[in-house]
Amino acid sequence: MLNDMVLVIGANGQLGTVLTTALKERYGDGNVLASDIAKRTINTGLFEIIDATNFKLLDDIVKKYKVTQIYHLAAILSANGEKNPILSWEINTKTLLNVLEVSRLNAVEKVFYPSSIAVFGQNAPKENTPNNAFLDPETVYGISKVDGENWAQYYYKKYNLDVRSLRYPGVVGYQSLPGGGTTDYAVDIYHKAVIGQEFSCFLKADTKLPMIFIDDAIRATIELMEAPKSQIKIRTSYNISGVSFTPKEVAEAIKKNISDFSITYNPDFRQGIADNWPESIDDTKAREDWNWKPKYDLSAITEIMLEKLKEYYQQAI
Ligand code: AKB
Repeated sequence: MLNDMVLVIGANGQLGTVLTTALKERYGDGNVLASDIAKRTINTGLFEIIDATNFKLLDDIVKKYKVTQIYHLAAILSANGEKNPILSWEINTKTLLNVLEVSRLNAVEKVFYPSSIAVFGQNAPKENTPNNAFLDPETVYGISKVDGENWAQYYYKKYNLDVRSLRYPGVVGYQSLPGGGTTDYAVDIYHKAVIGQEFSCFLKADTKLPMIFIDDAIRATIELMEAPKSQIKIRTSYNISGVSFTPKEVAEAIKKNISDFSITYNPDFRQGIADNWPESIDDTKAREDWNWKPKYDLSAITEIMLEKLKEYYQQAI
C-alpha cells in the first residue's frame, strides 16, 4: 500500500470524483494521481491532464510516477454515445487498449476496468440476469463495454495482467452529476425535488432498472481491487446489484418527504435503450468470490440524497 502509486483516469467524472477521494483516504494524498482531460477546481493534490487516447503521453506519465495501479474510468456513456457512435467507440476502446498495453509494458500490478449493465441486450433474461448471460448489446456503449471485458480477460490470460472489472448498474450519488447516461434521471430527479421544481422524466413510469448507491459502488470497486488475486475467478466482469426501481417508485419515495413534488413522463430515445436492459441483476458470483453485499435500498438512498442535496443547495444560496 505505502509504495503504491494509484492513477485514476477520468477523475472528474461521476464515479471518478468520489473514487479519487476514497482512494486518497486509503493510500494517502501523495499516492493517488488524479487525471482527466481538463483540470477543475476540485483537483487538489497530484493531478495530470491525460487524454488516454494518446499512448505516448500515458506511457510517459506512468513511467514518471512509477504507477502501480490504474483505475480507468474514462468513457462516453449510453445516451451520449448514440449521438456520435464512431467517436464513442474510438474513445471507449482505444483508451482501454492504451491502458492495458502501457500497464503490460510498465509492470503495472493492477488495472480496474468499469463495465456496465449495458452489456446486456434483448436475449438476456430480464429478471436476475446471470453473470454468464448472452451479451447482445444494441448501443455503441454496450458494444464497447463487451469488447473491453474480452480484452481485460485476454490481457489477464496472455500476459497475467491483473485486470479486474465490475458491471455497474446506474449509479445514484449526490457528490457529482452523471454524464450522458440512460440512468441519469435517477440523480436529476432528486435535484429537481430539492429545488422545488417539477421533474420531467425521459423514461416511462414503470421502467424498472438496476441501480446502485454511490457508496455501495465505491465500496464494491475497492473490495474487488483489494481482494486476494486467487479469489478473482471471473476475468471478464462481475455483475453487482444494489437495488432495482422505477421512476414512479422514486417519485413516491420522494413524496414521502416532499409532498408537493410532481413528475411528468416524457419518454425519448433513451426509453429504447432502457427497454433492452435488465430489470434486476444476479450477483451471486461477486457474493461468492469476494463477499460482495450491497447496503442501501431505495428508502435509504432517498433519505441521504434529499438530506445532502438540501445541504448543498442551502450552501449555494
Ligand atoms: C448509463 O446509463 O449509460 C450508465 C450505465 C448504466 O452504465 N449510467
